[in-house]
Amino acid sequence: SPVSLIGVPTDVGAGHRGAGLGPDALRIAGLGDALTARGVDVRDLGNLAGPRNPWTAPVQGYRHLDEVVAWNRALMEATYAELQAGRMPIMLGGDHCLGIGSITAVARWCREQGKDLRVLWLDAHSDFNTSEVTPSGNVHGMPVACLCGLGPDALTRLGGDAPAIRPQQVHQIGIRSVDQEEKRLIKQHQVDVYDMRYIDEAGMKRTMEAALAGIDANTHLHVSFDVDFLDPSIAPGVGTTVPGGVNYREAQLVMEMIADTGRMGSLDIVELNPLLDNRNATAELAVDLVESLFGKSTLMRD
Ligand code: DIR
Ligand code: MN
Ligand code: MN
Ligand code: MN
Repeated sequence: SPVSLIGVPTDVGAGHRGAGLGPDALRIAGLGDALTARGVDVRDLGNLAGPRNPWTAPVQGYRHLDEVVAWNRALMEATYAELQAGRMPIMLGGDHCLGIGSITAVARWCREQGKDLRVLWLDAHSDFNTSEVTPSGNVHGMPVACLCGLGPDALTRLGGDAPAIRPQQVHQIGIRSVDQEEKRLIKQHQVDVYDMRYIDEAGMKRTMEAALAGIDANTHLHVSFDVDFLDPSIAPGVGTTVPGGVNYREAQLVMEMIADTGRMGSLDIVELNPLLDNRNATAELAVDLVESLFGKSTLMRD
């Protein structure tokens, strides 16, 4: 289907400045042209507008909550409009708090269309903190909890009703940093987590087979790709690197297996911070992986 690129230059949910430069880093790395070269009809909608980063301390467990809400409201509307127009939205982040707005819109659209939404969360982190347990107050550590109904009304009810999704709809891959109380919440809510230990033992092929099991023609797959999913040795351009991540070959396999389902309907690319990068290498890697998400493969399977 045709694709719309939506720039979401936000770092209000993060603990470092610079993720707001992610959309342009992805454009400069050639994201649009790479998709066009694959025969995809691409429209770049430019960047959404939103409040500046006041860079203030957390208040009652949230840093910049009003700003996070404003950005996510704008993104929810933009995402929903593209889905209604029959286009696949690709969110160019921006920090991961934007997953609240994008996925709230996708969930609403799926409900209206009678489609089954499944969320693949590629990340080093579970992003399931709440204001009570967050060690940082950064909302980019909370989007999955918010989407599942745990969080402030302004975020959990962004789309009207809460929760936007059920924890069972979320499948997380690459996880290796979960805070103490966050761990308890993840278990309590039974999120399907494939952590690095699982990947080490089962291998990425079997991990992805498990995470993608049951997908059918009525499934809408939303991929939320936090680039800290990747090992910092190949993806240094992120604010919260965690060692021991997914390597290049594993990442390619993840993207190719998602492409093989033919069911990806929306995508977030988040947490890219070009200020911390090495000559835009992380953005270029992200573009390389997105090509695979859109079916690029070697001769073997063409
Ligand atoms: C940590 C870091 N769990 C927090 N989180 C994320 O502050 O809540 N880093 N998402 O990318
Ligand atoms: Mn994340
Ligand atoms: Mn992360
Ligand atoms: Mn390439």
